[in-house]
Amino acid sequence: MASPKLTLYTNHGCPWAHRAHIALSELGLPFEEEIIDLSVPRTPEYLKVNPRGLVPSLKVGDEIITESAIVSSYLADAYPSHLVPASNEPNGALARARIAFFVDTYFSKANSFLFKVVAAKTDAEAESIAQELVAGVVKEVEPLLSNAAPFFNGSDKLTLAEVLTGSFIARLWSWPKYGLLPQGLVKEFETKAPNFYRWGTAVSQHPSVTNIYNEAEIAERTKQRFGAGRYS
Ligand SMILES: N[C@@H](CCC(=O)N[C@@H](CS)C(=O)NCC(=O)O)C(=O)O
Repeated sequence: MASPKLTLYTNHGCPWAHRAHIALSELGLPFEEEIIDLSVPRTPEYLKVNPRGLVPSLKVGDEIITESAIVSSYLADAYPSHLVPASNEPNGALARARIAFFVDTYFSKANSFLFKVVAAKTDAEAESIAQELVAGVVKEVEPLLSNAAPFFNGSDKLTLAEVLTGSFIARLWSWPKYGLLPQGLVKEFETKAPNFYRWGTAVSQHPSVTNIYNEAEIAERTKQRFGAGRYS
């Protein structure tokens, strides 16, 4: 049976939509792209696709799938690959549980501080919140990357763990350059969380992650969005 046509409704500035791009790139799947302009109200047509008005959404044949984690996991399940084993493969369920725990840990213990640093009103406040991010990485994320090679759980290719975190890692690694995060942040990972540093460096440089990521444009837009704070 022919594969159903895939249409991704996306915006290249959105880190959640970026997840779907990473999955599609790793799977080498052809897809059509519809860019949704997030600077204006959603059209009635798009609200029929996704009544929440958010990107990403994925159209698979006549079916619509929304929410970036669900879209990415659907792709990884529907097109078996190096990204994640099926749950009925030997150790598949365990590998999936490990990935899910890593992603949950990264978002709850580290990434939850990312936009708070960007939104800080002063450099001192940014530095203090950045230290909370670093502490979360050191205590919670670093131990989960002890066997990264360079990707999650000994993989030499991206996995679903990187599909779900990579867009944020790209921002974490590039934003110090643009003054959105403290200058020394990545260097600090190198000394305090070397596993995370090696892994994040590999993730942030991977072509499936850098593919649609226009870092200068996104940094500029992020500055504008938080313009009332440190960047005015
Ligand atoms: N939980 C959603 C979040 C998606 C999301 O927040 N997308 C933003 C862009 S990054 C959006 O579509 N915002 C609509 C708007 O800004 O009006 C997911 O993971 O897909």
